[in-house]
Amino acid sequence: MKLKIAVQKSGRLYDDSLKILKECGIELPAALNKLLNEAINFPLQILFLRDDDIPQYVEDGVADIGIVGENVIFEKGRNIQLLDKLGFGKCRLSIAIPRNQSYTGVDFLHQKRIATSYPFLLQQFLDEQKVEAEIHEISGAVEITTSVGLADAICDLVSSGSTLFSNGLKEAEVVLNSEAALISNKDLDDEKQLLVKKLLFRIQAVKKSRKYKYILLNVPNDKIETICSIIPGMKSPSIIPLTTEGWSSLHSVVHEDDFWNIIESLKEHGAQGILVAPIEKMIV
Ligand code: PRT
Ligand code: ZN
Repeated sequence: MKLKIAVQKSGRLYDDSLKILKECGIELPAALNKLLNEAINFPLQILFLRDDDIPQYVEDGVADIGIVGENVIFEKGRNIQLLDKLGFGKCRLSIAIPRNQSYTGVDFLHQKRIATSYPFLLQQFLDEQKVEAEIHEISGAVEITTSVGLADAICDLVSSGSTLFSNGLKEAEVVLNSEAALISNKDLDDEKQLLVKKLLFRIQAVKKSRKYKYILLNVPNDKIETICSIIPGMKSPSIIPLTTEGWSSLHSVVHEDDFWNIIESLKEHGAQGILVAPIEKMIV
């Protein structure tokens, strides 16, 4: 019995999807087959598909789980379970209008023609905002539709914003913030559920480790208490006496978001020789 995971065949999610599996300790064959592959050290088969097809394949049970963008998951509205966000493939589904127009709020969109490949999510947004607009569903090159007179606005994925910029557009509204997520079929048997749980545990350890850094520093002994309150770590910091009298080495973890503020505060309180290292896995 093996768990079957659907992964994008090629495209923006391909590399990071394989990378997270690898970071979970799952070894894949060196030469990957185009359709189906077996992991070497975990009961997992990897099925490569177009991203748009992944939610349906998971709902139908052709794949047990899959990695796909939330934009696709919510647009397709399939009867599947979202297990966890994966922290890559980040983008937003946004409405954009020509740069030379001044945006006055959602009312601007009233009775306008909006081109998109995401008709469901766009309609949902317009309904929530009580705006009536005409949705033109198209499958690609959405960003050129305003310049050729097909639409007054577009609704498309944005990450850096450079595609909008080079097409004379500007972002007006964010419809959805999206990232890659792990989805699952809702009717997995107990054995498969156990494997999913195992995989999810590893994914969460990898994700957590990306948010934290390991920090080592030297502190005068009379400052240990203050510094421990700044970097309390997972339970409490480790303290190791240095051979230089009156000093100790302190080891802890810090969250990426507070990182620079913490470093400044540590220096102010007399910390020296601060070393920061990435963490590979974090199990709390
Ligand atoms: O062949 P297949 O159907 O599998 O792939 P695809 O061509 O449909 O998808 P792909 O590989 O382009 O994207 C896969 C997923 O990556 C998407 O469903 C999103 O979840 C995620 N993602 C993240 C993005 C972007 N960022 C992104 N920037 N998908 C597309 N874009 C496109 C966007 O459509 C626009 O054309 O990039 C352009 C905008 O990028 P910026 O950086 O110029 O703003
Ligand atoms: Zn696609």
